[in-house]
Amino acid sequence: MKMKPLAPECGVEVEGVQLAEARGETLESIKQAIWEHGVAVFRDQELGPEAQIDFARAWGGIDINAYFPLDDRWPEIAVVRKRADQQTNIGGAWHTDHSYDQVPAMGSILAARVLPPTGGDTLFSHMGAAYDALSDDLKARIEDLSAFHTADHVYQEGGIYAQTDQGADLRGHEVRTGATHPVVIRHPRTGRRLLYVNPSFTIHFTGQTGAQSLPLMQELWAEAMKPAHQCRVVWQPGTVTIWDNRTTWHNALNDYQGHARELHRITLTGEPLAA
Ligand SMILES: O=C(O)CCC(=O)C(=O)O
Ligand SMILES: [Fe+2]
Repeated sequence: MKMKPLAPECGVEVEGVQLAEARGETLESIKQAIWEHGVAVFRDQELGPEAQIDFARAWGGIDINAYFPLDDRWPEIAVVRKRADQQTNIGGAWHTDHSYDQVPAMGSILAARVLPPTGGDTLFSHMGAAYDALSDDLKARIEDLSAFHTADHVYQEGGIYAQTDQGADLRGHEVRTGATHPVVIRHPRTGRRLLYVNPSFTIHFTGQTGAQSLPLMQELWAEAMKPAHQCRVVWQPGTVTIWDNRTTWHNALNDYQGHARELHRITLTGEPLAA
């Protein structure tokens, strides 16, 4: 197994391994790489739905996402789909999956199934690198802050997706979420400090209104969105990407209108977060 960086501050490409067979020490090195680099790309994988589920079970627990359509045959698999006739994609803005849960999912295993002829890349940004790049003054201002996260405005009836052509495909309009997390968390495995607020699900700092929170929130988001902290996953047939939601944000580019794109996602269970 060989690893090479995808970009200076984020991501790694792992060569010479089939995830369907990666267990034991190989799996441990893969986990460690993802916790550190935030995201790992694996090419030419033979990882059908059953093998993807087996690999996820070998990693740890599987979370079922409340909103994405599930595959009829394999309810562990959430289908990230944009049909050729749809305009809106899933995850097409910077976000961290599941930050609105009390114990947010660790990450996801996303396997390419149908790809557009060009485009449809996924961007990732490293929140350890973003935190490190903040000024000492900003670091001091956020040191003891926590923030409230929810997905209600995104997925509920009348929410963001309901107003798009993805609305009819998504589930869980009645689900209500809300969780408060430190603004700076420590990675549960590496101990690295990570910025943990994101523009899709973080609503306000604890003890402040959304309007009061916005200027500082926007300063943090601006750092987190800097290209220096990012890497880009260009999908190919057989590509599987695994990411850590604590270490990274991601953003699925929607630049392939008129073409279908479909990936199979398994969400991996996380652990409690702390400052
Ligand atoms: O389609 C993608 O590349 C990622 C979509 C997304 O945000 C997710 O699966 O969590
Ligand atoms: Fe996502």
